[in-house]
Amino acid sequence: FLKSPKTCSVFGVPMVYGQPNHGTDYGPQMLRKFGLRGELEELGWTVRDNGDIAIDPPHENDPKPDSLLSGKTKNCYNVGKVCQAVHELTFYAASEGNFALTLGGDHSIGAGTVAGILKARPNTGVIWVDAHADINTPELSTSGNMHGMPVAFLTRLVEPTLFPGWDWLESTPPLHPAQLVYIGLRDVDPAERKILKDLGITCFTMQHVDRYGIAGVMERTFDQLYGRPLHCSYDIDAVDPLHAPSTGTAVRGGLTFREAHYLVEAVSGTGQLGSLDMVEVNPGLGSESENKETVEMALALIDSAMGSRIL
Ligand code: B3U
Ligand code: MN
Ligand code: MN
Repeated sequence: FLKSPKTCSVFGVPMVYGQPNHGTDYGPQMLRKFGLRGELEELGWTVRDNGDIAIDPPHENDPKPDSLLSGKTKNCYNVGKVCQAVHELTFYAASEGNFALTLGGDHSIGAGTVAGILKARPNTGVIWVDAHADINTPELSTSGNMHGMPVAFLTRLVEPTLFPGWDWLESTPPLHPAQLVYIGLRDVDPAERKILKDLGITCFTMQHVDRYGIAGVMERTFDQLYGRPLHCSYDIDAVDPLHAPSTGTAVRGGLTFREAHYLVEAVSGTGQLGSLDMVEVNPGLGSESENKETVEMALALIDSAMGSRIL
């Protein structure tokens, strides 16, 4: 499904409105500054960098945070419209046979990237790498932050037309639970646990990583997603804060440096990876050396996912 010469479409999505912190909007430019293009070209990719998409500030159409259900989803309209634009970009990139690399931005944009990929490659398997499940419905979310909800929109736990800015999602195929695998979970809300169980979604929590080892987790992941094109949505907070401290909701006990890399090396090794998101890098948080460490980690993970190898 990828054409040759292998071509990578890069999209910067400097989104901040899916969560409360400033700084995720600096993610794309920092990844570029630290050498993204050169590294991809060295790996043999033809790089088409489309720059950053414009993000409108929160809109007056946004439901007020009061009675309405949609009003509990902070910046619902704004996030929905950005995701619409993002889904068009990943859809066209994938339709042309390109690899779609999206640089966040907070993880609310995952609703857009994945929806666009599913439109072009409906049987795609999604590997959601994250400390969190991001499957809160607006009803059940205790924060109202949309970066905790993209998977609920993708799996249609919510009805798109009820949410201002989200009607476009109806034109994309829903993500079936069998197409989804989580890796790295360790901070899951009680309501989310019930959803994950009820839908029968495969979750490799950090406890599973301990039990099976990361190699065992990846084998099981590929058993389930065998034969599908793959999309990896990599939230940098899956990685232990020792190696990726500059992120909005850091949780201890995450993937080690090598586990974080092995994961994407194994995904790359399948030859099935067609798209990747790298999100929640927040250079606005922590010291300068922590920022550098986090951006370098994210960049190294992108490289590993896109074919750099030790031998
Ligand atoms: N589950 C919580 C916390 C959270 C989700 N995603 C992140 N944090 N990064 C929520 O707000 O939905
Ligand atoms: Mn996330
Ligand atoms: Mn997360």
